[in-house]
Amino acid sequence: MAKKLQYFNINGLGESIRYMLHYGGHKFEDIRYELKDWPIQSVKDSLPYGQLPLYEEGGKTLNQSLAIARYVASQSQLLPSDLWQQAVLDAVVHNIYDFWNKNKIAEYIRGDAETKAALKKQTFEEHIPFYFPRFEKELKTNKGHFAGKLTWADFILVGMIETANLFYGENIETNYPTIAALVKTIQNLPKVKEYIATRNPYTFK
Ligand SMILES: N[C@@H](CCC(=O)N[C@@H](CS)C(=O)NCC(=O)O)C(=O)O
Repeated sequence: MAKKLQYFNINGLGESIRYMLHYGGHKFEDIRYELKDWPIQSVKDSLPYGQLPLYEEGGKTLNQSLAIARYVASQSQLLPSDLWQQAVLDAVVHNIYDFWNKNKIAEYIRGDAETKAALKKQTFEEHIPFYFPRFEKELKTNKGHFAGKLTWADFILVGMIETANLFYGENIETNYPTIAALVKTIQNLPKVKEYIATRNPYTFK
C-alpha cells in the first residue's frame, strides 16, 4: 500500500523525513497544507493528536515526527544496527529537539514584530551559543557525522537548521564549519538534491 506523509508546505518537522524518504528511494505521497489555511478542521479532526506530521504505510498511521523519522531511517539504512549506537543517536536527536523547543517557534510565528525580535535575540544570544558548539564538537570528533557515518541524526540537525534559517532569515550554521559542511553534504546527496530542485522554495513572512 502507498506511503503517505502529511505535513505543512514548509520544512519544519517534516523536511528531514522527506529527505530520508527520497534518500532511501521510497515512493510516497507528499501531502502538504498551507499554513495560512490552517486549521483545516476536517484534516485536524482526522489526525490522532490533531497535529502534523502524520505518516501512513500499509493502512497504518504513525504520528510524532521523531518516531516517523526513526522508522523511515530504519527503512533507508540510516539507523545503525548496534543498540548502543542507536541509543546515542536517540540522545542526539532529543538534544537537537531540546534546542528547537527552546526557540518557542509557535509563539514566534504568531508574535508581533517586538515579540519576534525578542525571541530571535534569545535564540541567537543564548540557545545557539549553548547548543551549536556542542553539536560542532560531536560532529568534529566523529568525522563530520554524529556516528562517524551518515545517519538519521545528521538529517534531523540539518532539517532543524534549515527551518531556523527560514524563520529567522539567517544562516545560523555559518560560524560552525563542521555543521555548515554537514548541511552541504545532506543537501548534495544526489536524491535529496534532485528533490530540492523540484520543489518550490519555502517562504515565511
Ligand atoms: N511532538 C510533535 C509536535 C507536532 C507539532 O507541533 N506539529 C505542529 C506543526 S510543527 C502542528 O501540527 N501544528 C498545528 C496544530 O497544532 O494545529 C511532533 O514532533 O510531531
